[in-house]
Amino acid sequence: MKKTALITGATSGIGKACAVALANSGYDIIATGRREERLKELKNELSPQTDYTYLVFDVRDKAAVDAAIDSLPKRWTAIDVLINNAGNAHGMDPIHEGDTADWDAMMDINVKGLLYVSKKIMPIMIDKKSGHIVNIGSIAAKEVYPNGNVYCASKHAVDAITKGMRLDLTKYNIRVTGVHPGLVETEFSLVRFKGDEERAKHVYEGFAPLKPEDIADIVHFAVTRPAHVVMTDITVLAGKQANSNTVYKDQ
Ligand code: NDP
Ligand code: 8X3
Repeated sequence: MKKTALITGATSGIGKACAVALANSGYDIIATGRREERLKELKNELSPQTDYTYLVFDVRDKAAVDAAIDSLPKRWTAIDVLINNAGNAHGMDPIHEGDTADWDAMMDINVKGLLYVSKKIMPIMIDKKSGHIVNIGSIAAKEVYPNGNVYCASKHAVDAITKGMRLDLTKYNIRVTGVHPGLVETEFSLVRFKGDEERAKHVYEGFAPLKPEDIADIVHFAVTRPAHVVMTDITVLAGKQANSNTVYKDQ
C-alpha cells in the first residue's frame, strides 16, 4: 500500500530533498510552499511512478493553511507522514539590535506555522490511528549561539513542541521525530542575510557543509523504520562542526 507524505517548504533545500528522497522510495508527495513555479517544476524531478500534487500557502496564514488542506481531493487526504520543514532565520543581530519584523517572521513561521499545519493533519492521523510527524528543528534547538537569540528560541520551541507531540500522540500510534541539523548549504543563509550572496556564501566556505540530501537520507531512514521503532531525536552536524558556534575551517 503506497504511503503519502506532506512536506512543507518543499520549494528549496531540505524540504525539496526530502520530497525527492521519499518520492524515489515510492511515497506519493504533497509538496507545499509559497513559490508556485518551483512546486510545478518539482513534479519533473520526482520519479514518474510517484503521484504528486502541491499546495501553495504561507504557513503564517492560518485561514490559508486550513483552506489549502481542506481543498485536497479525497484521494490525497490519508496523509501518513507530515514533514514540518518550512522555516528560516531572518537576521542575525545582537538581541538589543534585533528587528521586530524579523522576530515576528521567525516566531510566526517556524513556530506558529508548524502548529497551524500540524493542527490540520493530526486529526487525520488520529482517525487512522497511525502516522509519523517529522519536525525539522536545528542545532539551534539544542544550543544558543551569539546573535542567534530569537531564531534559537523559535527552534527550542520546535523541540518542545516535538516532545509535547510525542507525549500526546503516541497513544494514537503516531510517531514523532525531531531532526536537528547543523550547517546545511541551502538558501537558508541567503534568506537570513536578506539576499546578501557574499555573506551567505561565506558561511559554507572552508569546510564541507551538510547537503540537503544528507538530511533527507536521515528523514527517510526515520520514516521507514518498522512500526515498533521510533527515532525520537536526531542531531547531525557537518564533519568539521563541533557545536553550533565552532566550525574548523581550512586556513
Ligand atoms: P531554504 O531557505 O532553502 O528553504 C526554506 C523553505 O521553507 C522553502 O521551501 C520556503 O518556501 C519555506 N518557507 C519559508 N517561509 C515560509 C512561509 N512563510 N510559508 C511557507 N513556506 C515557507 O532553507 P532550508 O532548507 O535550510 O530550511 C528548511 C528548514 O531547515 C528550516 O526550518 C530551517 O530552520 C531548518 N534548518 C536549516 C539548517 C541549515 O543550515 N540550512 C540547519 C538546521 C535547520 P517558499 O519560500 O517557497 O515559501
Ligand atoms: C540552521 C543552522 O547554525 O545557523 O538552523 O542555526 S544554524
